Amino acid sequence: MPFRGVDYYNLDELLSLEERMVRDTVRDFVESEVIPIIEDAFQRAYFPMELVPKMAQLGLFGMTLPQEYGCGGMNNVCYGLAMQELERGDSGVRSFASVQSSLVMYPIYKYGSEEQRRKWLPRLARAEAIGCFGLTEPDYGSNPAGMITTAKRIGGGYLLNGAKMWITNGSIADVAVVWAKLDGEIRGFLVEKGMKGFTAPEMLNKHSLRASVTSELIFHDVEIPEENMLPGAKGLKAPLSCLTQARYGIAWGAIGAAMACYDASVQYATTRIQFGKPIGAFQLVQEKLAYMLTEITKGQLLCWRLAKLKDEEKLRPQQVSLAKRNNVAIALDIARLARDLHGANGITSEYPVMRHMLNLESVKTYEGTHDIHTLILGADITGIPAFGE
Ligand code: TGC
Ligand code: FAD
Repeated sequence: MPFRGVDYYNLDELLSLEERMVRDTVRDFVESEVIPIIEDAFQRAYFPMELVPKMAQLGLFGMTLPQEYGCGGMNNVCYGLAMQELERGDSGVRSFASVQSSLVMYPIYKYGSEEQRRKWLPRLARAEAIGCFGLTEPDYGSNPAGMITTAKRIGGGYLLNGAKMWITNGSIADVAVVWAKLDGEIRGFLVEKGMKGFTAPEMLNKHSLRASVTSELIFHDVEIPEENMLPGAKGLKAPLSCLTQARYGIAWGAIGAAMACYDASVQYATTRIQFGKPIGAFQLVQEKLAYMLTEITKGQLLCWRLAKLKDEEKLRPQQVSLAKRNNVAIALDIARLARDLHGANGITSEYPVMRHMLNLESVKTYEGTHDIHTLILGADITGIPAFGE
């Protein structure tokens, strides 16, 4: 049965015609192009590259950036709905779009020179180039301020040394937005594939986000020309502002994964017979479905309001933390309940629930762990940061 959406509170009435059209277009794409192939990609642990030109054609990269750079010029509801639908397919597919748009195109747009924007944004929008974002290091995950990757000034540019880890799209990227310390200050650099001393080995054997490329980035005396530094990015605030964009998309995306698990659960509960009845006739099963629907509806309302604040440029990063933290946590709860409700069938690739559950373990960790977002909120509430020293 084709997916009809989950809309218990008639939220469609809050959406414009354009917003609904974007949502439905991406939904159809996911139904016809993603769902038929994604289990195989997940099982065999590869990212289905054939989706990339199709996603570009749909305008899914740089959706909210200005049209003069070949981007979509759309509002944040459209962007959020697109992320929701992609993640209903798979978190790995949404991750690809998040990284390309929020973590590569956004910093080039926001902090790049006009030349860098003209060179990269149209190519990234058309997926003629793929990007990745290197912030996390082996010893600095939640605390990127401590990073040890270093840039040193040399004649005509910079010499980059260090390593990044857990980088989505790293091995397939044409350009890496890399954060490194120059004279103790964090700066952003565009490191291009093929630059001498730069390698990006893929990290294998993941149990989560198997349909997504995750890599190390290794820099050994990589010479970066002056024109590849992002002139406007100075200090930790620059990469963190990119995370705000991506976390916003994740808040929406997690609802997509939750919707997939809820939808599968309703279908299963109404058709699987035990003790002479559909399991959906048992109160304990109904309680699970009621919980799922309630949390999805609350998450949808958070996202919609967040989008409005973002469009009005009133959004605070802490508000994004609240939504990322909440929506990923409830999506993971819902995926686990859905897995349980499907019984033994829940562990197979015939149903999407365990794939979503495994993916969401990564989504809970990346872009700020659940607990880091708890501390961001705690600091905002009390005025007392509790991160470290
Ligand atoms: P702190 O002193 O709090 O902040 C430094 C400066 O940055 C400002 N700021 C932000 N600005 C914009 N957006 C945000 N979200 C911001 N958060 C902070 C802040 O106002 C300050 O500005 P200023 O003017 O005073 O300099 O920095 P801190 O070192 O104490 O760190 C705070 C903490 C722990 C919250 C931060 O480091 C953090 O968020 N850590 C989590 C790291 C993280 O999320 N990494 C993600 C890596 S990328 C990734 O996971 C991609 S997954 C991709 C996929 O989808 O596949
Ligand atoms: P750690 O920071 O070591 O945390 C371990 C545990 O300690 C967590 O539970 C954490 O909440 C807890 N903890 C840490 N500090 C505190 C504290 N002060 N108080 C209480 N608890 C604390 N990064 C990128 O830069 N680019 C990418 O494209 C990217 N893609 C990723 C893709 C995948 C599949 C994954 C899994 C990760 C990716 N990451 C990426 C990295 C991700 O952002 C980090 O894994 C994340 O920020 C957490 O860092 P860590 O894994 O080093 O955990």
